[in-house]
Amino acid sequence: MRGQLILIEGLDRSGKSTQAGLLTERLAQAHSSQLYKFPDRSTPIGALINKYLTDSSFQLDDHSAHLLFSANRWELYTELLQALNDGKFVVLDRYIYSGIAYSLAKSSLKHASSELGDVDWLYSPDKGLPKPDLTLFLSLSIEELGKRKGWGQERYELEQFQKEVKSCFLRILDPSKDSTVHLVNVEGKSIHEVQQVIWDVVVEAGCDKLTELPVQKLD
Ligand code: NYM
Ligand code: MG
Repeated sequence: MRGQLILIEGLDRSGKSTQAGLLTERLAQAHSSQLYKFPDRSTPIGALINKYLTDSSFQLDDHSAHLLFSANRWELYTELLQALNDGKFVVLDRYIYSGIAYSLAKSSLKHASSELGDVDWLYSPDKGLPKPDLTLFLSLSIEELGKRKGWGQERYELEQFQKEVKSCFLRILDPSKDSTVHLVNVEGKSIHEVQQVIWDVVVEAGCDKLTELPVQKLD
């Protein structure tokens, strides 16, 4: 039996980190659970990513940046897989869909996607990573995001760019094509209300229980 892999995705300041923390605590009431946040800035590649995000004078080609974010996930790959197989529930605060959406929103990387929605180049470095058993995208309006505290301190935290990222997320996260994907509307909801909605989805999907299914890989 193994633990389940649950991913929370969303724009900057959408409440992901708060909700991922609360979900990890809730799961811990019955199981062992662990939270992983991406980018993980504590690793060698994570330190480079942190510099890229916080120092606007530090430039990287957009392709290189994209590959670094994926490499950062591979740095944690063995540990994450081991945790799941040891029966731990793993909650992810961002993962591959952030990787695709933030890159796809850059005009320089539009060529990496076709009009038919093929994001093959952007997706390929993540192939082979564990596939989340459940993905929740926290959705809210750009207007409400702009009002939230701490906005505008890092690279990408610009209203126009976030708007583009949101439409990219909605393009790649389609619940009608993947039943493990759920969109959660958090507009106007309190932290507690959002937590309850998330928990209901987790329970409904059976992701609050250990499973016998082997860990799926992104392919
Ligand atoms: N980000 C995050 C990416 O551009 N690609 C990725 O693969 C991941 C995981 O990093 N603006 C971006 C999104 C965020 C930024 O993340 C920092 P956070 O969750 O704000 O620390
Ligand atoms: Mg952020």
